[in-house]
Formats: sequence, C-alpha cells, structure tokens
Amino acid sequence: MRIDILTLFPEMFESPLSCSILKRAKEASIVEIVLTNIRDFATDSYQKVDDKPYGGGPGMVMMPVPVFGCFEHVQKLAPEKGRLILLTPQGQKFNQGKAAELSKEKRLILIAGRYEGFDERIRIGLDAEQISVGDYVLSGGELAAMIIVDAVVRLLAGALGDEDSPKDDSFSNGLLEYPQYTRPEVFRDMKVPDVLLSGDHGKIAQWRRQQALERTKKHRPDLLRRNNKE
Ligand code: 9D3
Repeated sequence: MRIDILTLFPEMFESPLSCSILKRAKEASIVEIVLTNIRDFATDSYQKVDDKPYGGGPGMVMMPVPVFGCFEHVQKLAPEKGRLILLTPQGQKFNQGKAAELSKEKRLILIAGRYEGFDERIRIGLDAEQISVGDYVLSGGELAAMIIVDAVVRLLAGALGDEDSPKDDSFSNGLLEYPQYTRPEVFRDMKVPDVLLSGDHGKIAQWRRQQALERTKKHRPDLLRRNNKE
C-alpha cells in the first residue's frame, strides 16, 4: 500500500513512523508513506496557507489554493487514483470496520488540516471522504491521520509478526480483551487465577470468553448491542 499524507507539519510524523510496527512495515515494503508539505504549494511570497474567514468570526481558515496545488501534485506521484480522505471533526467516526475497509486499498491520500477548518471549496472540490477519529478536539488533523495509518497498516498482510494476528484483536470479535497475566505467579499478594495454570485448554478458553463478555458488559455495553457498527 502507498499512503500519501498532506500536512503543514511533516515533522510530527517522524517518530511514530520510525518505531515498531510502522517502521518494520516500511522496511519490509509492506507500506510506503510519503509526506508532502502543503506550505510548499503556497503561492505568495510569505508562503501563506491560512486566512481570515469571509463574514468574520474567530480563527483562520485553510486556503483552497495551497491544498489543491498540493493534492494535484501528490496525485501525480503514483499511477493509482487513491482513496482521498480529509481529516475533519465533521467526518464519519473512524472505527475498526473502517480500518479494515481502508486496508483493502492500494493507495490512500490523507489530508490533515490546521486552524479552524478548511475553506468549504476544499471539501466540495476534492469530493473527499471525511473522517473524524472521535468526539474530542485536537489541535489539527495530524494525530488523526497517524491513528488511521497505525490502525490500517497493522492490518496489512505481514505487518504483524506471525505470533500476533489482527483476528485476535479486541473489536475484531466485538468484545474487549480477557484479563492477561505473565510472570511472576504472585505479585504483591495478587495471584494468577488457578485456571490459567491448570493446563486445561478447554477450561481456559471458556474462562476467557466469559471474562471478555463480563468486561464488555461492565465497561462497554454499547459493543454488545446490534447496529453498533456505524
Ligand atoms: C470551534 C469549532 N471547532 C470544531 C470542533 C474548530 C476546530 C477545532 C479543532 C476545527 C478543527 C480542529 C482540529 N481538528 C482536526 O483537524 C481533526 C479532528 C479532531 O479535532 N477531533 C477528532 N478527529 C479529528 S480529524 C481532524
């Protein structure tokens, strides 16, 4: 998969992309991630990318000219059209189903914004899919873009070691994870449940299913209701 990210802060992506699963996926050519700075497509001598909203009001708005210029440049960098995603608080809420869907694409083009929002003609003219990562206010779309990249790339074949499977993930089975323990057997008076030491794999599986279900009922009852896939 190729992922293009259009952003005013390409530096923000450096550490997340140079660690762990994302690093390995890049090294193994499972994913190619290309960052392009929207500011390089500003057309005035100050490299201006934001301006005051027509009609007045607080804050600044992302200008359409640099965003369109950047997008048109990036699109030509590879033959695939790509699936275009604008990160915005007004978008559809991102979830595991959307991550799975995006992981099937050959190419994603993500646009991360700053300021109070995008000039409406960016939305209209680019005809992009809009995605939000949740109901809280971020300072910009960059962290949202990274969330999407992380969730999508780990689903690509070969991105996880074979000891780990995305099929085992919480949310893939619709339940929270069961409680896990490792050494030591007793830590500060807390003992590992006997069933996990019993060697009875049938009983262990049964215990884990029941624990996962109880946890989900207690902490995330919304996951148990039908029609929660959005
Ligand atoms: C006062 C209205 N604000 C909208 C809630 C303005 C505003 C705040 C923060 C507009 C943009 C932003 C920056 N956020 C994003 O670009 C963003 C985001 C988010 O803030 N939350 C969840 N998902 C996303 S995706 C992009």
